[in-house]
Amino acid sequence: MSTRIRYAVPLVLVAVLLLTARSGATCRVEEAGDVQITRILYDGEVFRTEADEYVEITNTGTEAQNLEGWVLRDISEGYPSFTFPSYVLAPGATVRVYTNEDHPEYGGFSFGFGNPVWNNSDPDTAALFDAEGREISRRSY
Ligand SMILES: [Ca+2]
Ligand SMILES: [Ca+2]
Repeated sequence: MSTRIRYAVPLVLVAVLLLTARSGATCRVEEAGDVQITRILYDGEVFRTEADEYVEITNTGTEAQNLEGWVLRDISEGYPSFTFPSYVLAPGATVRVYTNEDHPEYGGFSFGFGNPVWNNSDPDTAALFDAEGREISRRSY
């Protein structure tokens, strides 16, 4: 075996491994998309129930994302959870999940929860999971 061939074989292997790793990473990014929790309005103005609290979710990417089966949850207490119906979030678009109000202009989503969800004095953490249960975004305040 000449010296040139002896070095060429491992180099080709390394190149193949790098390409494989790279395409795998790209797939994961595409699946996860660029949907993020962009705001938590935790201090609602509605007396006692704070029904007007909301979590804002934005598609910061360039691809539309269907949110069907995705789950938003207060992971500090473990509840409540909201599971999205089929809803296509366009690039740049935003939806809100209210504590207990219906705002069709922001998607019309609500936990339907009769008490405040987002603690005013001891910050909670919200997390968004895709339909397979993978965590997509997490945010506190
Ligand atoms: Ca609150
Ligand atoms: Ca809470």
